[in-house]
Amino acid sequence: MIKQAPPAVLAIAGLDPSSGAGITADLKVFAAHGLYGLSCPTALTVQSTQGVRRAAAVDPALLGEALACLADDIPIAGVKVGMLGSEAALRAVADWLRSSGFAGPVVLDPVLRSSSGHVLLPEAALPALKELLLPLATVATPNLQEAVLLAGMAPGAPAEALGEALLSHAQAVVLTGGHGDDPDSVTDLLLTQDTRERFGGPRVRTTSTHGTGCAFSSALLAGLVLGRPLSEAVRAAKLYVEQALRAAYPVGQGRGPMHHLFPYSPKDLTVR
Ligand code: PXL
Repeated sequence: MIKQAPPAVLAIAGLDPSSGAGITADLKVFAAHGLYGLSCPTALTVQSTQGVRRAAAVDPALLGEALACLADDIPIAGVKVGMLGSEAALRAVADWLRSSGFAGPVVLDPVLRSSSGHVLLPEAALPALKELLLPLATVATPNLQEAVLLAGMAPGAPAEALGEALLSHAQAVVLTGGHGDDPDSVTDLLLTQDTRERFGGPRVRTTSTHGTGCAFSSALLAGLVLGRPLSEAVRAAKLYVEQALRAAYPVGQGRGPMHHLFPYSPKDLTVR
């Protein structure tokens, strides 16, 4: 019997060996949404739940070849771009998206620093990120700090102003509010060329917050690939992150991962 295959979605991002963030976490998010996950690493990191120690970029030519090789073989329904690590990797990804004429949804999480403060994309690459990659994204998902750096505005600038500045380069922007200062709630702001919409939700009290941005952007891509309109996909991705944070169990001694695969539990597996 030939089985119906789920759509295949691709994460282009860094590798976090602790699987809280990065491509291995993205694959879990895709699986949680019933999608087949593909992954091309842009960089390897040395990190644990206690923070990032070092990152090394993957050869950009290798990255370009990996993307072309995969796309030759498997129809790709959507792409999530996370940590790029270097301007050369950024250019390889932009070149592939442009030259392949990729027409599906592209969610760009413009990862600049880890929560522990490690630089994951040098500031010198910001102009290329803005000019080459933002215009290729269906939606970009910066947090407040990333939006400040991308928009070149002062820290503390209002979310609307930051989002509007980025709309000159991107089709749509979700400003994620996880780094905001309200202790009880998290508000994300979706801006498209003609709409503004706020999504409020409770702040889940947990230390298992490593990789929330990665998971949100992958869940957003999953929603778009599953046919949800952008606004509904944002709402669903926010709910997914909230539920995965509530379901988190302890891993490591630092900021642990959320439970990306919370929809599945071992009791659902048949052991023969
Ligand atoms: O959460 C940002 C991020 C993204 N991608 C990778 C990371 C991190 C943070 O540590 O390691 C690979």
